[in-house]
Amino acid sequence: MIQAGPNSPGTVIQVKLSIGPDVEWYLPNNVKVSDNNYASAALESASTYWLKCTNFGFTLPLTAIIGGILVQAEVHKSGPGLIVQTFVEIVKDDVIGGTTGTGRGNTNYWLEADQVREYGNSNDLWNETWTPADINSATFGAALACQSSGGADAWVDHIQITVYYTEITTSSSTTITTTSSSTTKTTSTTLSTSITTTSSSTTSTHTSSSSKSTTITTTSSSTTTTSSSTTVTTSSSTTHSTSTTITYPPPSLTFTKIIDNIINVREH
Ligand SMILES: [Ca+2]
Repeated sequence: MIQAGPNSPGTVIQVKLSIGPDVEWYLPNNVKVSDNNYASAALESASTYWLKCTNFGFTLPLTAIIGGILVQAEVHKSGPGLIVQTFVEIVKDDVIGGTTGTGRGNTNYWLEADQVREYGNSNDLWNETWTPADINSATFGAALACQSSGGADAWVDHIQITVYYTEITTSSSTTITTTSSSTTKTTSTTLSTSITTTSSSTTSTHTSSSSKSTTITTTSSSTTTTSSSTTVTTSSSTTHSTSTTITYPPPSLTFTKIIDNIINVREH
């Protein structure tokens, strides 16, 4: 799984959460960086507005297959009461909750000191279907709100998103094919050189040619075929010289010569 991010939002706006008396955030743009400058909300047993964060600047490749989305929020609380509920939604195509509205909030109480809380994970698609264009869009993001019990102040330092994806790569298999073909070329060149050496030494002596053929057998089996064809050529030339020896004059020619001698004697 390839990881993109964590990235921070470029745009933060407030959106009312419910029809109830929601509390607005003070300095919402402070959630863009982890620097202990906070967006804060003073709650009296009520809920906050959404901190709607978008424009995360992802640049996933168009071949990416999205595997999961992780939202992280660095938060803490102060005051006598508790932050008892956190609402976290994904923002898809500028819509809080996307098409399904499946949030990843929980009821874990916020601590008195900063803590990075995680919503979603590397295998969580938040019940949505994603394309790389959806993630790369400036309208992709996340929204966070919270609810207090007994009166507490909520503090948000930073909100980030990490996207996990896989990608089909074809470049590695192409490289392997190129390497194997060049190796084959080198081997064939070496083979032809050793064959030439053998054929020239065959002419000299029988002893030296046998030692050469031992070397060639180590190289490859096709070399053995070549040396046997050389042997055939030598034996055929021997047969030819034998047939040359059979050049006796035909008996009919000898008989003609005798007749001629008789004729000559008669004429004289
Ligand atoms: Ca901050």
